[in-house]
Amino acid sequence: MKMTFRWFGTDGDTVTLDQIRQIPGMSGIVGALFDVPVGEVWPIEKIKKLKEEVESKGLELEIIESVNIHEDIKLGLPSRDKYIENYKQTLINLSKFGIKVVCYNFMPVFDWTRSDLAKVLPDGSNALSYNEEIVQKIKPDKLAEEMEENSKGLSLPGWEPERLKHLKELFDLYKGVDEERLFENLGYFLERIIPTAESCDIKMAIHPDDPPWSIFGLPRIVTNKENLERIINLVDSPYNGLTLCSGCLGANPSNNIPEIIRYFGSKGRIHFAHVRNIKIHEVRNFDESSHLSSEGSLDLFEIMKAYHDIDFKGYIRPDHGRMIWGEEARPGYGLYDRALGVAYINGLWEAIDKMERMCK
Ligand SMILES: [Mn+2]
Repeated sequence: MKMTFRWFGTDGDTVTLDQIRQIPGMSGIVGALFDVPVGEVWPIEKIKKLKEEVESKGLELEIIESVNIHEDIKLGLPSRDKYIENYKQTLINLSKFGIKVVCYNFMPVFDWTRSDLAKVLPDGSNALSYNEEIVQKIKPDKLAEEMEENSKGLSLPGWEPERLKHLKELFDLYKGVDEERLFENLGYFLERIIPTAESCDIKMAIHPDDPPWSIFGLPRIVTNKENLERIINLVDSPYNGLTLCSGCLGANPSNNIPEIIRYFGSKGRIHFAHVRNIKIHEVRNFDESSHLSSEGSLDLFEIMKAYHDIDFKGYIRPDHGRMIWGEEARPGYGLYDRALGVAYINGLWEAIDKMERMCK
């Protein structure tokens, strides 16, 4: 596995490349361009600048999270063809700079959703939290406002105020789109994108919906093993793969994460691993916890063991972390707790690897 760390760019992140390069075992950055509007082609010059900046600090840039999908593609509007052509051109441009994996999601309107971006935990740290009861009481436009207010002035990926200005129209447009239609629209997109991904040698890796169930009556399909299977079969190519996010899928306790990793990993369809833990209090009510198994509801040893069993060679990153030691940073994306996550993941991996070799 190749350890990476998500980074939001010099202007968009409190964490620096100099800090990231000093985390033990770090090989590269998970990057993106955050100033290109969704649906437009990523310009060569901007990709080049990011690549050079990252490499000048001895880090690699081989993976992008995310190239976001224009809403018209998810809705299946006639204008989607134009945006799909743009997407292909973005892949071609990225391939010129050695990008190997592109992560994306297919969530209608709202990206990841939380009811609290800084819930104070018993130890005084704070973390992202989701409580279905609270979310159900909030109107969608109010939620968008609250997310913006609590983002500490940093624009949240997937929650761009520009896009969310048109919430009412978006909700109206989605009235005719149920889960089946969303599958069809994803299929339409993949059938056109995957041949380009193949010729560019870029693996597409869809990220699960967060949380993995419908919110505000909008359809969500990247939610469980059965649907993931359906998605990888929409176009049967290794370039049509997955970002396996343990915290997202794990929010539904019926998702058996180690089993899902072994199943799709043995098919060669996991290209990017997001590893994090969550503490589930009751149904659809959870806090993001530290990575440690004993502090959350997921068993990180079993998760890393599953990756070891499939001989995982893809990219991995710690996912969200709590805010600890007084750090002020983008919600979920501080330096300290994620760096602890890296150390823990690397520790588990070394132990599993050496134990298995001893037992052979
Ligand atoms: Mn994730």
